[in-house]
Amino acid sequence: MSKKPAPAAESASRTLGLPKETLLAWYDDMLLVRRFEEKAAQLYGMGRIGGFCHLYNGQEAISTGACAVLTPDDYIITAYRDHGLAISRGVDPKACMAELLGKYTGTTKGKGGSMHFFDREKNFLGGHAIVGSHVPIGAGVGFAIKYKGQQNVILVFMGDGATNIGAFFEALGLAQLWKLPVVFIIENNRYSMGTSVTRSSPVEDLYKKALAFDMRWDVVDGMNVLEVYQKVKQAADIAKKDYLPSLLEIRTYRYRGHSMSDPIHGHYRTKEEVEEQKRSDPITLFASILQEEGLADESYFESVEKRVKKVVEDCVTFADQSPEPPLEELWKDVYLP
Ligand SMILES: Cc1ncc(C[n+]2csc(CCOP(=O)(O)OP(=O)(O)O)c2C)c(N)n1
Ligand SMILES: [Mg+2]
Repeated sequence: MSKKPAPAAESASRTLGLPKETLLAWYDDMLLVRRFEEKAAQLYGMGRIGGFCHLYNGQEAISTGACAVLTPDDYIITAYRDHGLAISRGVDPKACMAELLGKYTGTTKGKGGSMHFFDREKNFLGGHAIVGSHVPIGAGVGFAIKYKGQQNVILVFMGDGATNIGAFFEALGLAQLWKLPVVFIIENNRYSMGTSVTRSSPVEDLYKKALAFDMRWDVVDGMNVLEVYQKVKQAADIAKKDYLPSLLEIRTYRYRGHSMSDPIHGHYRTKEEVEEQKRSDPITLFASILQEEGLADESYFESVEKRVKKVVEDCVTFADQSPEPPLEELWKDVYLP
């Protein structure tokens, strides 16, 4: 009969044996993403952010848990809901805020806006507005990694809606055929704009789309940062060691409307559904784990709150004080037909 582990061992396995500093840094990161997005919502409401703006509230455990797996030489690519992933990847939040406000110090010199964050130094390859368009680009980066014989991985993030796009299937097929070091990550927040998964995909369990390609897959609780980390790490390790792709369906929920231009509930979901989902909030859940494990207490959480508030305020000050792109930049860095 197996012996029950000692409480200390139970605690260590619950938090994956990770050091306290690492876990607390994750909490900081999740809170920063949340507060950054709340500020973005406020600035958008004041008319200070132009164009589209898709917020990440509710999905923070994914950006924090997945980015924690990566080394600086690994890569990330995503769609337009990119603020959280950029911040968790270590892109300067000041540059992110400046980009939102259209300033020259922004991640794409104030010319890309919310949907087009990019940071070459951090191997953060965007920010792509056309649904599904970046999925084959991600597979191509996987090809390059393998071609050069590097032991790296690219995480290719996409929404549930993107898994209905032809390019998604082509990318998965080639990645499996050529055994590329790619982790395809579906952030299944249950809706593409106002269309639920049940209305857009004949297969509700989106991980099943890997089966057609005989690809490794997994399902992940996107509200639990520890599970996200663990399962993305397994997939990334396999990608790096064996040059094999995986498809992860991470189940999550978005609290805000699809973008800032549509309402939180709309006609496609009820207020009650949103409130119900908020009861499994990823930040609250992680805080309670930290507390139960004796790693943090109320005063710690209050101090993080203050620190993060200051970081976000500093981002806005930086963006406010930054210049707009000069006129001669208008035609630079853009593809002209
Ligand atoms: C090819 C293409 N078709 C339609 C659109 C309009 N559009 C923008 S976002 C979106 C929904 C995508 O939903 P999902 O992939 O689930 O991502 P989420 O917004 O939930 O993060 C659509 C249809 C687009 N940008 N590109
Ligand atoms: Mg979606």
